[in-house]
Amino acid sequence: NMDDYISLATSERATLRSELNQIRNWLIFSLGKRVGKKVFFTNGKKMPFNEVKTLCARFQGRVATPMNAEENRAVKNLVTAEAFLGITDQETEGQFVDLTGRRVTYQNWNDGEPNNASPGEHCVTLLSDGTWNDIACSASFLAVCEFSI
Ligand code: NAG
Repeated sequence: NMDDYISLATSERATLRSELNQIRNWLIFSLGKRVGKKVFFTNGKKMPFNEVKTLCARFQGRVATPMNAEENRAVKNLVTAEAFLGITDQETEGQFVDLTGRRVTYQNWNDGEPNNASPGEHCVTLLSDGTWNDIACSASFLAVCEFSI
C-alpha cells in the first residue's frame, strides 16, 4: 500500500544521508582539513593562478581563502609546498580582495610584504611558515580549494 512505499522511501533517504555523511567524514579524515563549515583540499599539483581558479570552480569550490588564523593554520597544515590563496590586488594595486571582490579583513603577510616586486605581483601565496607573500599570478604554486559543508 501507498503508506508502506512512502515510509520505505523515507527510511532509504535517511540511510543514504547517513552513508553520505560517513563517506564525507572519511574524506576529511584522510585528505582534508576542516574548520567549522569549511573544508580545504589540495590535489598536490602546482599550476598558475587562473588554472587553480578553474580547477576549484569545476569541483564547485573556491580557491582557499583563509578568513582567520584558524583557517590559515588549517591550510598551512594541509600543504607541503607554497600554495596560492584566493586573494588578489589585480583590480587596484595594494587593495587585496577575495575572489568575490570583498576587501580581506584577515591578512598574514610575511615581513616586508606585500611589496609588489618587479614586474608586479598581484596574487598571494601561503609560505611554509604560514605567512603570506605577494607573487606573480603567472607563476605556478600548489592548488588548494575550499568547500562549504
Ligand atoms: C622574492 C619573491 C618576492 C618576495 C621577495 C622577498 C619570487 C619570484 N619573488 O624571491 O615575491 O617579495 O623574494 O624577499 O619568488
